[in-house]
Amino acid sequence: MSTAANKPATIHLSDYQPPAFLISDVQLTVELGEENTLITSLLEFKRNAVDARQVRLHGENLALKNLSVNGIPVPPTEYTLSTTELCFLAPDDDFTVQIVTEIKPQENTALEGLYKSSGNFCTQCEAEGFRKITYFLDRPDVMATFTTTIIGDPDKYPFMLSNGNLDGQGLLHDGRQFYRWVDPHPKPAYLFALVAGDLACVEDEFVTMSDRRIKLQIFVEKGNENKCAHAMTSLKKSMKWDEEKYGREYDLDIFMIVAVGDFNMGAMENKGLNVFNSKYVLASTETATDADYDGIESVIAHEYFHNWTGNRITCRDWFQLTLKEGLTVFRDQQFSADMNSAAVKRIEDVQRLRAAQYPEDAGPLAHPIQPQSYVEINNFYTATVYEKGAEVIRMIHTMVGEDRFRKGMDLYFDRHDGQAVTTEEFVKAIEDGADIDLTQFRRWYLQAGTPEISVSDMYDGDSKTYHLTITQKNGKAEDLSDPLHIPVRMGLLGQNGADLLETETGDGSVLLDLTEKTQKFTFENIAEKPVPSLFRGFSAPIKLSKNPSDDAIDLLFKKDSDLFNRWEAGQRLATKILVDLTDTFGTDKSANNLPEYYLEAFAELMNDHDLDPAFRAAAMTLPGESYIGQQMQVVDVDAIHHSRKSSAKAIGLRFEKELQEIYDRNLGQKDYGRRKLKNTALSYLAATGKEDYISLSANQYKTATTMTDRVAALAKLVETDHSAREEALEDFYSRWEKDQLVIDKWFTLQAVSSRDKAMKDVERLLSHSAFTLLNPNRVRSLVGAFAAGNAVHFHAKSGKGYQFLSDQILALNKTNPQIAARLVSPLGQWRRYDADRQQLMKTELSRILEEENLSNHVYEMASKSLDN
Ligand code: 0A1
Ligand code: ZN
Repeated sequence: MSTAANKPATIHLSDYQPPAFLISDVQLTVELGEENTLITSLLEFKRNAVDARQVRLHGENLALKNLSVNGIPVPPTEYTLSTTELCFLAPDDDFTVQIVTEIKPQENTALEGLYKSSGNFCTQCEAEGFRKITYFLDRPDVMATFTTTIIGDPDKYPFMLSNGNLDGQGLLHDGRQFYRWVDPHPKPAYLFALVAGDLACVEDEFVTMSDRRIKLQIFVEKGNENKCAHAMTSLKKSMKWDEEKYGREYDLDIFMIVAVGDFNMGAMENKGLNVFNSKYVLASTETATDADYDGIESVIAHEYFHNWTGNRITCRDWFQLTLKEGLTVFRDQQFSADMNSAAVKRIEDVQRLRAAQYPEDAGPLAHPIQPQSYVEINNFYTATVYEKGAEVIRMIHTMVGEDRFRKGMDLYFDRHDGQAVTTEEFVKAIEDGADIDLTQFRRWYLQAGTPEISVSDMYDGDSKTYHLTITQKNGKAEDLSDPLHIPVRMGLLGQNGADLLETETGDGSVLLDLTEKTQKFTFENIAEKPVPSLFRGFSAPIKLSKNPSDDAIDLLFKKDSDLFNRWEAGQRLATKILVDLTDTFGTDKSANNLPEYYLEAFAELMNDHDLDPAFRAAAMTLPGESYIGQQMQVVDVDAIHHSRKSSAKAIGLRFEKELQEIYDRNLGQKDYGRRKLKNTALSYLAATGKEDYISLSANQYKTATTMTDRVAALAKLVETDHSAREEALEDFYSRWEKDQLVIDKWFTLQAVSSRDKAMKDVERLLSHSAFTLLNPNRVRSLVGAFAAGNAVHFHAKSGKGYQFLSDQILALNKTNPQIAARLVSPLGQWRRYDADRQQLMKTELSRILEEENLSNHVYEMASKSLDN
């Protein structure tokens, strides 16, 4: 706990020291109880630094019951205990230590360590949760084999699970049951897991490439067995894909997934026993949207892929987090692209990056993908480490191509299997295996900020040469940084939109290596003045400022052969128009006339039946309010909202007939893309404000056979003050009252509504009987959704939105500091708003910092938000 006066320590990468001791083997016995849970561990210690004398073990909130070294009890006079450590003298040779601790999982609301969810025991040990179970060298470079024996009441906890393979189970004389698990793969404590409960189990099998039969089990609360099929299919696809794409085979006899209702994050890759937020497991068409299905597929894949990138090869220390996270996100993105429409997947990934990572990289909490210091590591599970980290891997992949990337990865696995390594060791392995010089590229690991690229061009008709001059600048104000190595995939379009470059790959694209601050590229034999299509496929995580393609952006929107850039052109075009329109807000010009060239291009795309419907839907969707805000000097939430809303209305009115046709043609279709297209059409129709389309939405709500359609329709109604709104909301609630994940959607829809009463709605929902601060999904569904997804009301001039958020942060600080800290970042964006709002936001940050018992988590986020 901290106060402004009593600052918590900052941990620096430069202070890294190898561990003085290693632990090679752990024999763990966990006796589960309703009052107290007893943990007995037997640890094999090895000296790692010749002169090491003191053993210093991590431990928090533990009652120490016994400490013995080499079988001899150590009296309290010979060890010291602090709130974070247990210290004692080590014998000369290798030695064994026995530790007994007692904890109360039923009181653990922070959901870190061993806790209870719906009456079941479960654990979350990443990053530093194991130290809340027992004293240990809780750091990722200490890797041990684990044998775990779980003992407890067989009626309450018929299933008792841990990492590895099952080694025995039975009844003890006292009637209690035991399960013993052996994990032969050395692992850091953060990958330890234990689950015990009265669960339902869905089982399947996977036969590996070397013909080993792996038992697959998904454990869920009873009654949810029929919602596991998609998760199981996704798991089997992931296992197959990792064999085919990377030659990686699974390495235990059993792979288990447990879905829990109370979980701080998405899921966790514990060895052989992944624990999941139930949101990323449970699905049926009636209860989960198409987006939920996609989320499940990608998170199941992500956790499974960690088995090689994260578990077999892990991080030396937490500064290396992107070693496993950036790489694994890249792998799950590749997987989802292979399973679905690759272009649409790329668009969604870039949208996520821009929505979450770009503001982070431009704000007070900006950090390189390899941070150099932290106060609380849990605050560094960020979009930068994950999403930008994945982009960095993707750039290497783009530069070396599929085959050489695979060679690099093969070498990485060969060289480092079983080790805890640094990002430098990863980069070196790829460099050697893929045969590329990454000397300059390494800067991506150390420099924060989104690079800004500007481009100019010149065409010489006489010599038929075309010149491109590209300049890079680090987005952060004090640009003293060295230039980055940036891969620029690009093509040149002729005036008819066809690719002019003939390339080996046949896709009309070439790859330029931008390595200097300003660099000139020349193209010979270019028959006509071309329009450049830059950063195809979003080949680098940069911001492209005004550039020559903007002059013919509607050509790219209509014709670019690179689908990503075709979408991107539409977004650039619309963004420009929407930002310009914000100027007219409050004047009578605000009625809105969208430029004809935009409407024409929009129509061409809307009516192009050869295009993938999911792509058409994405390209027809206007950029989101927060993205528009990013393009403005000072974010004007009301003007942005108005400009986007009135533009949607203008499109709806102009293309009413076509949109109705699209709606009708795609109604009742099973295909996910067609459903998306239909619901995009519905959005525009509803935006007209016509009564007919309120009825259409109400009707879609009533007759929907999928959650996708039901939620899409309800979202339209929730925006209105029509009586159909309350009717549908009530119906939805009573229909799904018992399904927590669906009720989360009900909270979110109301939390993000822009209607005038939204703030009141949100306050009222806070005291709704189904609301609780103890469940992270519920907090995110109301508080998180409001702060991140309701710009107009969160940023209300009254300051009420800010106050509401900081009240919740302070309440959560007491029960779940991780979740509390994650909610601080919207307030950290204060510099982007007008003076009044800045003042209001800073006042709330100061109020948070005045709290007496502030967790390190919240302290770090709030103090950096205010000062940096
Ligand atoms: N390694 C997990 C993410 C994760 C991190 C921390 C957690 O608890 C504090 C839980 C999960 C992943 O990347 O999926
Ligand atoms: Zn991960």
